Amino acid sequence: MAAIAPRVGRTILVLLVGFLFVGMAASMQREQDPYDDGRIIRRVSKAQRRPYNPRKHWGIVKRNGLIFQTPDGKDFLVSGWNTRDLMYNCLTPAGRARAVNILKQARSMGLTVVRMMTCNDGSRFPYVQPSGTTFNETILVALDYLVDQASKLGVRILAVFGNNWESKAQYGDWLKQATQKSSIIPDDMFREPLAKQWFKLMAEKVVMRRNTVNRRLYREDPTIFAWEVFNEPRCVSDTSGNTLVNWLAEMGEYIKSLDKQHMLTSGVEGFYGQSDRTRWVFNPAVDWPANQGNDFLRETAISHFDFTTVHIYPQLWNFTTFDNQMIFTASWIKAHVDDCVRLNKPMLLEEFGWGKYEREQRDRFFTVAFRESLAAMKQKRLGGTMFWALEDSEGFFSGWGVYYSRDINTTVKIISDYSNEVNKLMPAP
Ligand SMILES: *[C@@H]1O[C@H](CO)[C@@H](O)[C@H](O)[C@H]1NC(C)=O
Ligand SMILES: *[C@@H]1O[C@H](CO)[C@@H](O)[C@H](O)[C@H]1NC(C)=O
Ligand SMILES: CC(=O)N[C@H]1CO[C@H](CO)[C@@H](O)[C@@H]1O
Repeated sequence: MAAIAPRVGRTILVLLVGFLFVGMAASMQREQDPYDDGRIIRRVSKAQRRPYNPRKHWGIVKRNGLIFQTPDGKDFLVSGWNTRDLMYNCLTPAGRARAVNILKQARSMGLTVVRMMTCNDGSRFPYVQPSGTTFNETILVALDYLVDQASKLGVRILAVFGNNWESKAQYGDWLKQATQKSSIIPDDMFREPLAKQWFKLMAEKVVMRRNTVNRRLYREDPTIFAWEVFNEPRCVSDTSGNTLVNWLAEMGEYIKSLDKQHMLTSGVEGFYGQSDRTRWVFNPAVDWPANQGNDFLRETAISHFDFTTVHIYPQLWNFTTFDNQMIFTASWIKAHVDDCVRLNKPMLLEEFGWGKYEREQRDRFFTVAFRESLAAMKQKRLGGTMFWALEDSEGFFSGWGVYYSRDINTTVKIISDYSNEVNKLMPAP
């Protein structure tokens, strides 16, 4: 016994030193990797009194009246978010770690659906659609990875096939080259058959794809919350609204012909147009919003769309005071909820954001948007919300980002508390 004791002592010492090293290595690694901060996740989940487990109600989400439901017949209300560049992030191992961490942080905040671009997106090179008819398989494989990870974490995806601000001009450029017509403008992507064809190919490429990671067909995958035609389509060259309504209807019909199971939406901001001038008082201004080629009521009525979208950017929409911006925010939400009740379609407030990192104003703005939304959700008159945007400190669109680490005690807390209230409207885990 006496002879054994020192050996046991040595063993314990070796083990202790070993643990110390492992512990130090782990904490050093954590310090080196700002995207892998388990402490943040634990801190937020602790505050979360009422979690919702999306995996327990997995399956393709459908509309039910003015809200959404899972296949087991339970209500599904969206507390979601935007991170536009998740697909492009997944091109490198470091970027994949960042993307997965965003998903984890979001889940710890109680968020359940992310909206992202699955198309060319401005300065993100190389392009997933380098020309009208060709696609970059490497980037689609990055999307496969993201979709697979999201599925495992219980995050659903609202996937967007185009962008007024980043991909429209490019379709215009391709059109100019192909037709040799110098009169071509970006809006012609909504008119020219060739550009319509290229756009359909982009949507089809994603909808008809089989995931190379998990072998699932996208069009059968419950991870897809819904498809979205275009981010913020505007067509100032036709203020009647006809060009956009026709284009959205044609693209909607096409995407639905490929996939009847998933929901589909437009991506419009919500500007009232020519069909009902009595709604103009709710527009952010008397002049420019009605001249963007949009007509929210007609766009919402397009039969291929299962729900409608609304955006809010008070900072960009010409208000003079913060108070006016907040009054507008509440009134914009109420007016659109009323429309959607009348048109009998769910509404998703799918973008609202505050830039320049004016944190205090942003927190007040989010509080107003969440308060109005929650009131409507409690009455089952609103399908959900997605704020712009959740990011880490290297976010692509940084000025507008809610950083999960920096804003942990402020905006992130407001979002988590709101998600908690939304979760109370859904089945207990
Ligand atoms: C496709 O994307 C990969 C990954 O970013 C890139 O290395 C490659 O050059 C791209 N191919 C084309 C044809 O753009
Ligand atoms: C958040 O609050 C905690 C507790 O008061 C504090 O220790 C921490 O430093 C704060 N974090 C940030 C990023 O402000
Ligand atoms: C007069 C004015 O400032 N108009 C701007 C209002 O906001 C729109 C949309 O952001 C701009 O396009 C206008 O220039």
